Amino acid sequence: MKTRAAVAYAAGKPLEVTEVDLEGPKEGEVLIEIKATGICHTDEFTLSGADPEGLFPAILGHEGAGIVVDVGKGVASVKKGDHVIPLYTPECRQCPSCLSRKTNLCTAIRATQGQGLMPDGTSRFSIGKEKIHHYMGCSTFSNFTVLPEIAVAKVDPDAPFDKICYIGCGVTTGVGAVLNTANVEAGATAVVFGLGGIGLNVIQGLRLAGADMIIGVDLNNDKKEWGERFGMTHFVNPKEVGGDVVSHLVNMTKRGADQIGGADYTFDCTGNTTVMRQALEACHRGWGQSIVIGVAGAGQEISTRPFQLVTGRVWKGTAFGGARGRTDVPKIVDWYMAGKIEIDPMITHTLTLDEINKGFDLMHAGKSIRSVVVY
Ligand code: NAD
Ligand code: AHE
Ligand code: ZN
Repeated sequence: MKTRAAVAYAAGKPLEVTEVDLEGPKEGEVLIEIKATGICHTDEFTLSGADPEGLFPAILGHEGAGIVVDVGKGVASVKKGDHVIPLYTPECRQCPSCLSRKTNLCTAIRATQGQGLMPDGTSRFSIGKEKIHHYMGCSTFSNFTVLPEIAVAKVDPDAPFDKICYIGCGVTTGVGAVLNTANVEAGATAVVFGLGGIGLNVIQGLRLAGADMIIGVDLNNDKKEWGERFGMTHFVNPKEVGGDVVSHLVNMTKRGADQIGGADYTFDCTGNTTVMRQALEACHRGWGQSIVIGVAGAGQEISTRPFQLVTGRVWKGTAFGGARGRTDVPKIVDWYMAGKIEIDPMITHTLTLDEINKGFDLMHAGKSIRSVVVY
């Protein structure tokens, strides 16, 4: 079949919206009509050329929602007409990682997914004789896409596609980092670095967990109002503190008879390795945990004095908020439908596929929280 898609031909170049050939689903695969897709900073990261796994030409996009329109042989868990969210972290429930109960990082198809291919080692996308790579196993910047059955979550058919697409990455990553990875307790003190599409969801996750002090850190003062909207209690712009931001945060979080400062939990939602170090060092001695969410470019490394870890701070990372997609994503959709979490105000721009490059421009300019393309 033919489908319209935004193709990334080369790093640093705008996407080109064009007609693409799409092969139907093979055994264990499903064909999905994507109804809406968010644009995440990770799409920009790969398009920029900083992603060591980046492949071109490719159809990017990993934050979608849509309808199953066809199923391949042997597919049993979803059927035509089901509403689904594609999962860049699948959940096979059979691999050693899924069975371990210690991680959400299913390994069933990770190798081929990283090569921009379906599990059988081939691509379903092409333009004439030219193969086009899949991206993060999702390629939601295409109106129709093919995914393995283990990489779709069946969700409430009443939920609006143009909002729940955000649960395909940003919402689940932010809220899950708090609830699954950090396991934040009521009354905790937290610092969130970077108040974009991920950081604001960390803030609403902290509010849900009952954190007392939620400090947001961003270089852009416009983000103060945004953070407050979702539960942030204090805002810090590092450019305005007149000194070291870590000392400033440690001072702000001093409590108890010994007046030792530092947050119980910190979250990096910037992808900047200097910020990752600041986030670790702004943690409380003895127990503070710092969660790395941001992804950093090829060749970049994090560092700190080992003393920071010797004295009990913990550095952790999280992918997709530690969520097991087929199990947890439908629940998050239900939370949204029940009003437990907010999504609508974070979707600041709705675009057509032809306008998709505008979504990247708005992100670069710091003017959007989430842009969503509606097909
Ligand atoms: P975004 O562009 O919407 O937001 C980034 C925010 O960080 C902006 O508000 C920006 O002003 C702020 N910022 C930049 N540099 C800063 C600095 N030095 N100090 C303080 N604030 C700074 O991006 P996003 O969509 O929220 O994504 C954030 C990061 O999370 C990206 O690196 C993205 O690739 C990553 N991500 C990771 C996962 C995961 O599963 N681990 C999932 C989604 C996104
Ligand atoms: N390809 C990059 C890794 C990027 C990365 O860490 N991706 C996250 C999801 S970001 C979503 O917006 C992830 O799920 N990681 C786990 C995995 O298996 O990739 C690189 O640096 O090579
Ligand atoms: Zn993402």
